[in-house]
Amino acid sequence: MKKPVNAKQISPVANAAGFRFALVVSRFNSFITDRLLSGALEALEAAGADEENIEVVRVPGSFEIPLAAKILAAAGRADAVIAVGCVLRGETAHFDYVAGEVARGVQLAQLDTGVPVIFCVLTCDTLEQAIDRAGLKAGNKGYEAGLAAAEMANLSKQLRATEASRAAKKSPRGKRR
Ligand code: INI
Repeated sequence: MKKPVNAKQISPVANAAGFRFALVVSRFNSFITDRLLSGALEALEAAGADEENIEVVRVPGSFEIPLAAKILAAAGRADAVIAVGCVLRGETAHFDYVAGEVARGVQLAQLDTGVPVIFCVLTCDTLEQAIDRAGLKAGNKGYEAGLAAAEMANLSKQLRATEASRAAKKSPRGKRR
């Protein structure tokens, strides 16, 4: 295959200036989710987000994240939503249901609304694994999610603008058929 040297490149930047963000945060395992939230807020601030453009919504557990994320996204209250949760494996099958449904629901929320919903839900076997990912050995997944939200807000805007200009070229205003 030929190298796509002349292919048009769309590389979004993690610039959060001027965008609105909503974070849906599970209270379950708040010891972890509060740290993920701090990481995400730190990243958004570093990327230039205005504090006034950030909304934090708390839900009881990860299972409730998708509905709140979808309502926020569908209402146009954010250019990107960040889902923050932590599901820890216990002795029963509960983990599988909660982890599976939150992942499926978050994906549906973004596909149904067209608003990026970033998946910052840890699914860990042990509390130690979660602690490592909430600011210790494995960095802070919340920070990564904040940058991903800024990037996806930019990318969505760029892709929509490209589509709008294509559509305008195809059917210029005022042109009669
Ligand atoms: N919610 C979590 O966010 N993490 C968990 O580890 C968890 N466990 O293990 O039970 C959990 N359960 C609560 C669940 O998300 C709902 O809030 C609850 O079932 C009510 O719908």
